[in-house]
Amino acid sequence: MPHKNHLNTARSSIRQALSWYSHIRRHPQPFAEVKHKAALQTELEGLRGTLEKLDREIFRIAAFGLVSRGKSAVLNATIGRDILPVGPINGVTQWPRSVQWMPEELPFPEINQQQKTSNLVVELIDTPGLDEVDGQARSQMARDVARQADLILFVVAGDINRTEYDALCELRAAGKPIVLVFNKIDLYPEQDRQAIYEQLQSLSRNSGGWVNLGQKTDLIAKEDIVMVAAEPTAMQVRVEWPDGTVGYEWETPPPQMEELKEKILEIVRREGRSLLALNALAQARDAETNMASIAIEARSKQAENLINKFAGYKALAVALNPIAVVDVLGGSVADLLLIRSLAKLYGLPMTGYEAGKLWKQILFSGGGLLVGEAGSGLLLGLSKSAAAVGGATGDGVGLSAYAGAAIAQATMAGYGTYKVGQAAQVYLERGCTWGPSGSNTAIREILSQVDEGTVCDRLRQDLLQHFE
Ligand SMILES: Nc1nc2c(ncn2[C@@H]2O[C@H](COP(=O)(O)OP(=O)(O)O)[C@@H](O)[C@H]2O)c(=O)[nH]1
Ligand SMILES: [Mg+2]
Repeated sequence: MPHKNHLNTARSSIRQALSWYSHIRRHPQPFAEVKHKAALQTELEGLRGTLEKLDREIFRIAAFGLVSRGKSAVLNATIGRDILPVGPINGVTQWPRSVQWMPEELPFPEINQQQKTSNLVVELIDTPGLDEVDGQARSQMARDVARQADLILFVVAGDINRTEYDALCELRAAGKPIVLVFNKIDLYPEQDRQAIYEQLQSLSRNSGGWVNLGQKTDLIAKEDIVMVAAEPTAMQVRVEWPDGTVGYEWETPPPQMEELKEKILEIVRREGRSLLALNALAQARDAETNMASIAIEARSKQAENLINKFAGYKALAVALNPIAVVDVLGGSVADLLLIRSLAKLYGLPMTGYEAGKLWKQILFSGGGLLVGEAGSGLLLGLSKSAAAVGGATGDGVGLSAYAGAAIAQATMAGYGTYKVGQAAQVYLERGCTWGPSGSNTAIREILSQVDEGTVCDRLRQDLLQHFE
């Protein structure tokens, strides 16, 4: 049962993160400032909430969109009951509200055999329009709900405008699975309806800081666009009575919701657990990165001292050592030690293997600076070695040549260490999610197991971009 495994993968990764970061607080040198303690506490609580949602197997579906596009109506029609307030005036829905959905069609055949009932709980969340609550409050509300949602029903009612487009791009960039719901199709003649549908399909993405390497990427895959009419308007129909008289009557056509309902059920059934796991891990990844930043900021003073100390040691060791190759090796070992000492100082998880990987990455990514250091270090070291050999014969020229080369090389070595220290901080912030049970590793593992053509599969690019 791969779906179950995905939940377990996510759970153990998040438990591990929780224990690591709770441990930061018990570090020999606790955070000095209250603001750092508080910030860490908030992140830890968020992470605990994420784990709890995962344990209770709550699958959240949130309706998103501008005001009056029919979000509440779509949710009502999906569950087949008028629970959520719907209305023609703006602002009927003021706050996010949630209802539980227990469709008879939901049973998970493969799980039922063993457990009789499925324990995945589906929760539908209705939100105010993205343009309804103003300014700061709106974007914050939208972001909070989106973060929690395992699937987003983005409701539009025809051609989309700029606000809708931007919101869609943002959600996609955050790696959110989206079903684009084209509602109120009863208002369009067949031809217009098709034209709009095609337009929605051909939307491609940009903005949101997402780099498009020359190729056009669909904003929403064709399979994820569904046309519905949640609450069709009454139409006047011509009626011929038996007595021959002709009259007009108002008639309300039935809602057209089957396709959407099927789509949602299929997603929940087929990949609900994987989506739940991926969403929890994406949230954990953010929390872990934030906690690493907090730890790094809280100990910045001590880190600076540590880096300076290492730079000094390395410069001294390099200057005093007459053998070129040992210089370069010794310098590298010092850098590696620095990386490990920094990780220890911050209290961030890092194994020796990861430290080595990180060091290599820093070596090759520092714009060639460190490779340059190693290369010129070798050259200077050679001339220093040569001078040392010459100096051994006792002439003063050899000695001053040695000193010159040694000082130049030592300066560079010191600077190199300083750079390594800086880069290590940057990498440590993200690197903590890469470990054997880190959230990024878990995300990658789950994505490597999802079926082609699924919603999870289409999330791959957005969820993995954090690796680059
Ligand atoms: N013609 C038509 N009107 C709809 C449809 N769905 C919703 N509406 C109407 O659109 C208005 C806004 O609906 P509501 O669900 O409150 O929108 P929300 O603000 O997005 O939650 C209401 O007057 C609904 O009756 C539909 O499929 N067709
Ligand atoms: Mg509403």
